[in-house]
Parts: sequence; structure tokens; C-alpha cells
Amino acid sequence: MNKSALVIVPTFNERESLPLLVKGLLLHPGVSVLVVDDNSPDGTGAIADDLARASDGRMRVLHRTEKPGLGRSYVDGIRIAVGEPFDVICQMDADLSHDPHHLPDLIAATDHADVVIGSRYVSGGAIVNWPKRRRLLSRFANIYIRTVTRLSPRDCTSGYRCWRRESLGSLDLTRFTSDGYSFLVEMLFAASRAGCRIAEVPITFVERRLGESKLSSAVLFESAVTPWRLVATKHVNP
Ligand SMILES: Nc1nc2c(ncn2[C@@H]2O[C@H](COP(=O)(O)OP(=O)(O)OP(=O)(O)O)[C@@H](O)[C@H]2O)c(=O)[nH]1
Ligand SMILES: [Mg+2]
Repeated sequence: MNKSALVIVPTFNERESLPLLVKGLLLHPGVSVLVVDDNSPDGTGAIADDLARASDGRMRVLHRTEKPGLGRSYVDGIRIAVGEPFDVICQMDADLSHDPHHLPDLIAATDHADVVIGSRYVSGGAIVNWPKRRRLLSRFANIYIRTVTRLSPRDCTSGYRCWRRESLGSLDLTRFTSDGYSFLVEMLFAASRAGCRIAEVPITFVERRLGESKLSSAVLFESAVTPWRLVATKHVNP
């Protein structure tokens, strides 16, 4: 792999998963890691600091103390990332649902796309260990989002993505208002409106085995409203 990449990993209470994830990521030459921790009560931030110290300068930690939230964490991480000389900026979850093994494929696909989605819903993609209820929720969410927003990707809610740095840098983050997982949909919508080429690469998504999910009813409510808000506000970048 000859492109350099910075992987932004938001964390909240991921003390068991994070060391395994970082190990897998740093196996890839040219890959660096930026952990954005939301002051996790379980001490993930301190564990991340230890990993960073042992990383030969390839990993850093941003400790957030402002209003918590996945969307806000991504905004802070992206602001740092777009100002650095990496070819590609990636996003992924810390809970090992996103296998670092797929990363080179996603990065390589940025040769021909501005944003590449690690997708569960294209040919070759798969989900391991999700209960039927969770599968249905994700399927329904994607149909709902695609119908309301007219976005074309099959997997609009995947948090495993790689961007060309200039493409990500061209999005106006100050306009993003989502706090939770809807932030991912908002990013894709803005990218699509900005004319970015969006590609999907199949991944096998594995349900977390360690730690706890943060999917709450407030987050689900925001996810139901966001597609309509995006369409209504005609979210565009200058
Ligand atoms: N910084 C930060 N990270 C968060 C926050 N909420 C979730 N995360 C991280 O975002 C990623 C996705 O969160 P998960 O809890 O795995 O959510 P999910 O994948 O939709 O749900 P599961 O499938 O149940 O795991 C993980 O790396 C979390 O640690 C937050 O408020 N702030
Ligand atoms: Mg998860």
C-alpha cells in the first residue's frame, strides 16, 4: 500500500477492544491512528495514551472535554486530520465490528472514488452475529434513508469509511448538526451534494463481543428525523 492514511477512531468505554484494534491497524505500513475519546469513565483515554506512547509516533489521542457525542467527536477529529499531510482519512468504530484487515482494500479504492464505504450490503458483504431484530433495524434504516434522501449507496449507515483528504476537507463541518450516528448520514449527504464520487467495498461486519453498545432511543429518534431535515434544508456546501 503506497498511500498514507490517518484513521479516526471515536471511543466511549472501549478499554477492552481498543488495544486489539490499534494492534491490527498498525500492522499496515503507512497507517496512523487518531483516537478521539469522550472522557470515557472506564479509563479508555489512559489506555489510549499508553498505546500512543508505545506506537513510535503513529498514534495520537484527542481527549475531549466539551459536550459529548459521536458527531462532535468526529468533527474535532476531522478538523485535525484535514490539516495534515495524509492522502486518505478513514473513520471506523473501536468495537472490532470493523476489521482492520479490510482497510487496505478501502484505501486502495480511493484511487477511483472520493469516499469509499466499507459496505455490508453489496455483493460479498456480510454481517456476523447480529440478532434478527438488529438486522431488520439496519436494513429498514438504509431503505428509509435512501428513499427520503435519494442517496445511492446500499450502506449509508456504515461507520467504516475512507476519504480522499481533499474531499473530506471540502465539506463544511460547521453546517453539520447531528450528534449521534446520523452524523454519518449527514456526511454522506453533504458529500453527495458536493459531487463526490462514492464507492462501496464489501466488508464482513462482526457484532461487538466486548464492551457495550451505545445505541439509545434518543439516537434512533434523531436517525428518523435527520433524512427529512437534510432534504428540507437542502444541505449544500459552498
Ligand atoms: N467519542 C465518542 N465515541 C462514541 C460515542 N458514542 C459511541 N462512540 C463510539 O462510536 C463507535 C460506535 O459505537 P457503538 O456503541 O459500537 O455503536 P453501534 O456500532 O451502532 O452499536 P453496536 O452494533 O451495538 O455496537 C464506537 O467506537 C464507540 O466507542 C460518543 O458519544 N463519543
Ligand atoms: Mg458497534
